[in-house]
Amino acid sequence: MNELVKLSREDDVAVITIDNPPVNALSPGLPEAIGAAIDEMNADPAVKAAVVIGAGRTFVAGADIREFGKMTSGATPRRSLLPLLLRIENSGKPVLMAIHGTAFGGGLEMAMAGHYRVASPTAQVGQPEVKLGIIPGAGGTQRLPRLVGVTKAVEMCAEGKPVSAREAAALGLIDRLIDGDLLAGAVAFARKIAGNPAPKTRERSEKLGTATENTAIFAAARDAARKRQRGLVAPLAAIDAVEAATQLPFEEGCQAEAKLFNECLFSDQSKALIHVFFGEREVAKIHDIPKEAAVIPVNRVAVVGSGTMGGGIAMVFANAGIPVLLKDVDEAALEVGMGKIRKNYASSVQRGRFTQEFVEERLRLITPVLNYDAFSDVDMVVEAVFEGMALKKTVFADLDRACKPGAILASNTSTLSIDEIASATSRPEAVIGTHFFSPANVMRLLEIVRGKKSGKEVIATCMQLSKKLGKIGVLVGNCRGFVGNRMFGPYRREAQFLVEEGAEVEAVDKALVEFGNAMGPLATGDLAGLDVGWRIRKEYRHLEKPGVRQPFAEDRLCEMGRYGQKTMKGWYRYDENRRADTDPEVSALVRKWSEEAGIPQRQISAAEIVDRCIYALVNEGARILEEGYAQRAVDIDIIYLNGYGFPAYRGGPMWHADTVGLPRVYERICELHERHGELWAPAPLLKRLTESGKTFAEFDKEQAVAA
Ligand code: T1G
Repeated sequence: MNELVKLSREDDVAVITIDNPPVNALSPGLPEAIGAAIDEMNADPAVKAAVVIGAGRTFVAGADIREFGKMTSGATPRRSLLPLLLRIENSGKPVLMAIHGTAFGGGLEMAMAGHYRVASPTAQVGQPEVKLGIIPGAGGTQRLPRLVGVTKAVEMCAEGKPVSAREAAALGLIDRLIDGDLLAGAVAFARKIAGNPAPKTRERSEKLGTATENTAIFAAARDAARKRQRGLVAPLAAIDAVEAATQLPFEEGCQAEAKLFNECLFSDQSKALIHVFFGEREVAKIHDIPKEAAVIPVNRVAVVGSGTMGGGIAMVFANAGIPVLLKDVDEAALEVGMGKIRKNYASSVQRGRFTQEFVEERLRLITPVLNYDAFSDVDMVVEAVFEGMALKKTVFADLDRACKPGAILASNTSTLSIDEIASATSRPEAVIGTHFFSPANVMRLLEIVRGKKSGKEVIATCMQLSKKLGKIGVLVGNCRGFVGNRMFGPYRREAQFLVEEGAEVEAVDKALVEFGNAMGPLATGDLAGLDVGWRIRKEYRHLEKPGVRQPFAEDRLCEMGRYGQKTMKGWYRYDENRRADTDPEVSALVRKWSEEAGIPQRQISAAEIVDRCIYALVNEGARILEEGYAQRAVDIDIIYLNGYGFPAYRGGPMWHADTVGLPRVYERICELHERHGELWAPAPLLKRLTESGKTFAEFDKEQAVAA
């Protein structure tokens, strides 16, 4: 045993406590230490049974993911875990698992090797391995169907979603729910079953179904995985492994699982998804603001503007249980705004996301107002009015007068300068950007925009608040378009150029969708409204460098009133259900405009489409990193996964570039620079990293050390 495992006794029941904070991951040495404790309790004649329990806030959250990157095919987590599971299952005395918090991955696999499982009603159990691009690798795909049946096991292993202890009890995975003191309840249960034969999960088969039933189950699961987890390898591997459990004896099933596990573990998809797992946690860390920095309590908020964004943001706060004032200029506007909110909630109830009771409670937290009278009580305001600097400055001057000292004044602007907005107040240290993504009540990303004078307390508060709001907060600097939109510009520029040079609209979108993006760049423009970018381009026309090529097709479409879905016509034409269809008129128009502009037409491959769009992201991302508007390359990755539909299994644009290899990316960008000119000038950072044989991931590590 070692300091990670304590063995104690409650009279004739041994208690094995796992203590490896923060989440009792099965780090090196821990499985062996648990195994030693099992042997010791078996050797103790006074002991009749054992309880295994986790110290701290959770049971075992699985294998230690930090170790994965160091592994070779011979030494995977299975290697240390399997012997432990057999020691537990073959124990001469019953071993009972007492679960609180989470029993995930290897943690649930260990629990299922136990003879009985009890849990706190608030606990969760699951096999989330597919979210890391792998499958359960320690018998989970073999033991789970034996305990919960084939259908549920396929769902849990292929989708990776946890189930509540209550549902697990109903499924027979948990033998007893323990209210109150879990350890006491577990010891009492252990005392009851001591002396009974210890049921071995691997010997059970009553829930493994028949071949006919299972064929249909697996076919349906594969269809669903191909649709809902498009491009992902692990979900299909998980289904194969559970199928093996229904067709092979236990040991052979475990070997089939092991083969599939190893194939997944050493795949690029898994490396990318593990990068994402740690990235989603890394982005919360601010180089110059300590984790324990003081934060401002946010118990009451206000939102200015009840349009699509304002209404969605009000819902976000209400959903988190925070009362929110929603202000607009007149009754009519407020009525429309509240109407949209009610409609959104109604569709959430229809889709089973919320209960009617939950929705009524939330609606009671949203108070529509017509003036700033009650703003003196709020801790934070989010402004979400029309995207115009003059109007925003007026609103912030009003907020400066109406709000109490110490209140946070945030803007939901997606492009305008936070510093200029802050200059309209006497308290620029209280001003910050909180850039939500549409629909705000759905999209997980929150770009938190740091102005020159934004206070550290204000930043720390918004970063922490984002977690409470169910968002992933990423801190970015105050450059034009911040990080996400600044990179999206070149990405969509290239998409337009490709159409102007001869590619079909649908070919451009198809290439990026096959790359893994949720939607193509042109269809995304139609969804967001082509006029949004058009207005911004017009506002910044004076900043365009003379002689540098600019895309024209989208502006011309907008001049014709083709704004996209909202006008039923954009790059595509739309039916009343907003289903897109190719519009030959657009191809003909663009051909004509391109000829008038003297742009030679040519065949363009899908590979070129992907290179130009994705490498435009990478090149601009490298500039942003170099200029310090993003803390880390991984921050950019997390922004693109959660705000722009970039495929998680590619890890994000910067990780993807590392996976392809920066020398190859740099070489391709140099070729494009050669051919297309200044817009493709390689970012100095990309050149430097390539020449020094480094990656963006290594750049992040160096930044963290230097910070
Ligand atoms: N390994 C290593 N570190 C982990 C970890 C793990 N399994 N889980 C969490 N951490 C770190 C995390 O990076 C963070 O670190 C801190 O713990 C707190 O986490 C054989 C092979 C359990 C629900 O996929 O889902 O078992 O940032 O911020 O919000 O078949 O963590 O503070 O430095 O997320 O309360 C399967 C992963 C592994 C579960 C807690 N298990 N973890 O959430 O805290 S594969 C998982 C989670 C496996 C077997 C296979 C969540 C959580 P830092 P946190 P939280």
